[in-house]
Amino acid sequence: MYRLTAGGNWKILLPLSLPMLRLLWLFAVLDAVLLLDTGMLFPRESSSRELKELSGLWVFRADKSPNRNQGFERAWYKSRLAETGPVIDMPVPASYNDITQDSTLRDFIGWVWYEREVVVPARWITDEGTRVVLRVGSAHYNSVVWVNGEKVTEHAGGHLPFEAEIGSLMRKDPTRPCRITIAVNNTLTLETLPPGTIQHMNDPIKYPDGYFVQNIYFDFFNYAGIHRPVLLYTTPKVYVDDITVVTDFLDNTGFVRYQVSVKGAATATLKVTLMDKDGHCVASSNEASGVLKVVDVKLWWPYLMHENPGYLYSMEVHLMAADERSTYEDVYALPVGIRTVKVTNTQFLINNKPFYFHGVNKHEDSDIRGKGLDWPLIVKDFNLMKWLGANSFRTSHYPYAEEILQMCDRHGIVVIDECPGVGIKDIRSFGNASLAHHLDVMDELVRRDKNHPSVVMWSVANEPAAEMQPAALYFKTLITHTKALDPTRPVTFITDSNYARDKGAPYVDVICVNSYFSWYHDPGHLEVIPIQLNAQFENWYGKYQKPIIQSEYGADAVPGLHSDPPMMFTEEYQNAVLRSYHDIFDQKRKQYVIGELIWNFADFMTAQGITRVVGNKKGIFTRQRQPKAGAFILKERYWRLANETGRLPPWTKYPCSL
Ligand code: GCB
Repeated sequence: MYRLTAGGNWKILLPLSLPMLRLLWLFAVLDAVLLLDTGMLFPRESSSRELKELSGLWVFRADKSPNRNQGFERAWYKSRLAETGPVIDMPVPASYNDITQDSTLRDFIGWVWYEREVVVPARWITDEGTRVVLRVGSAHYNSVVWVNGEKVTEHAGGHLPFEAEIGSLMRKDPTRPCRITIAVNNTLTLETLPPGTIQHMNDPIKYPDGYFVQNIYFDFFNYAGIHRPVLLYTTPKVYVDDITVVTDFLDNTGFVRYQVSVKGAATATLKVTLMDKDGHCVASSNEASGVLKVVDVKLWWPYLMHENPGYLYSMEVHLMAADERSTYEDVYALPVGIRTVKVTNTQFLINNKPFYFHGVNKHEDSDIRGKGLDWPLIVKDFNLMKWLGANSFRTSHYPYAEEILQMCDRHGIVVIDECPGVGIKDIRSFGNASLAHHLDVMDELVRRDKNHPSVVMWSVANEPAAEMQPAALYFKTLITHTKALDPTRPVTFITDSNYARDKGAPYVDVICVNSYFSWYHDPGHLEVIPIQLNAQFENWYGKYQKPIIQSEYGADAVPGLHSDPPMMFTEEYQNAVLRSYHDIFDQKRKQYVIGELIWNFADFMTAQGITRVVGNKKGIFTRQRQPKAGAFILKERYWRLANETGRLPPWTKYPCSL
């Protein structure tokens, strides 16, 4: 047996029982987690925390000066933006690209400036024991933030949140409103994620003076702006900075290993309480780290695998501290799903039961708002996924809003969480600076998403040019680092079917392969799919003996375009591709194929080009979320798969519930 010593270390006293081994594993795993200096807890209201959403209209100005640098040269942050030149209204959150009729703004490259004045409750200012934090959910890509003309933070990269404490600055002049200025630059270079290059066109016969373009190597529109909510929130001066949970179970007992990190004081008293959905306390502790034991545990199950999917407990952390001036009390409630994830060489196990991914790849993309967070769209997409019988999606090709992951937690939709490592095609993007940034982004991603039960796997990149010589070391470092950050989740990297690009494969837990047989290869030749797809699976499995997910497959279909026999770009051709792939999936899922994710859930915007007719049309839904014929094929299949592989109670079985 083991017993816990005061310092949280385990000492061997007697031979181990199975539950104790489980606990030991939990401790080892959480101790191995590489925690970052500061947490990035989702801002939630509580009895000690207030929120002020800054969504709505901001003042906006694009810096159209030739070097895009006038805003910095003339210090636009020092005064009201309207005093620097012409400004327009801009909604936040939203991409700015499709908001006006101005094509130069749609295709703009460089710095744009946002500004908003805020009045906050007086007690936020007068009470020096209150921290006021400014949080940006995400902005594309590089951002600099000022408050009342003073720089408070900067952040490299989109898709992930960043924060700055601004209370002391606001207190400098409590009488005036607080002016928040955010400059955002969407320029992509060889060292950003995703990478890109700026090309200056110097031929005066062909191009105007100073002409340049942004080259990108990925297939979605390079939307930019402030994409997720900006808000102010408060905490006491002594506060819960981070919480990490790792879960396990044995028979009907659940284990939640947790670690709370406190900032602002050397000592604090903590009370940690785990509540069930009905608000009953099921376990509690007074330690900053430990294991909560849950009797008669209700596990977190994926949608269609259990009659009660997405069960969440709530871990309430109550902090009390004091200094010579005051006492502090902070309360933070974290949703917790108790589940396990394991991978064998032929299976993906959730709660020790085989899980088959029948899901979709998505984009954060829609008309007008571009990549801006939009609740009606989010809820519609979840309704469509559930209608389809999809149990999972991959956040192709970047981290999605945390609000979306919270929906996944609650609805039991399983997530492969991908970082923005897409379009790494140039050998110069495998250098040290690129790798260092990629590692930072993985740190930020894991820090943000580590506690979501819906997130079952990390994806470090999509289709990099991994045949290039430096790729092997690059991906070894990246994948090893990610596993050290979070030893509880498998890691993958998405490859195309070209075996020369398998440099990440030796290090990943699951092989994810994208292929477009009869589309990019042998276009129009549907008859090649069975042989080529079969060979793809046999080769990858033969070489690595790891389970495989078909992480992308599909064909463009312009809605309403028909032809029989099928021709490319018609709905019939998309159907035929899907059916042909499905035949092989049905053979291989009996062996080692553990999932299939259609490319794509919905049509999405791309850069203009000769292969794209106002965007990528591989959606089974249109961009406006109307089904194409392929959606019905997939729906039929996914419900059949759910009935075969899931544990559906009879009343949900397709088609009676639909
Ligand atoms: C891919 C990419 C994805 C593209 C898709 C396509 O392999 O991963 O970003 O959109 O192909 O439709 O070309």
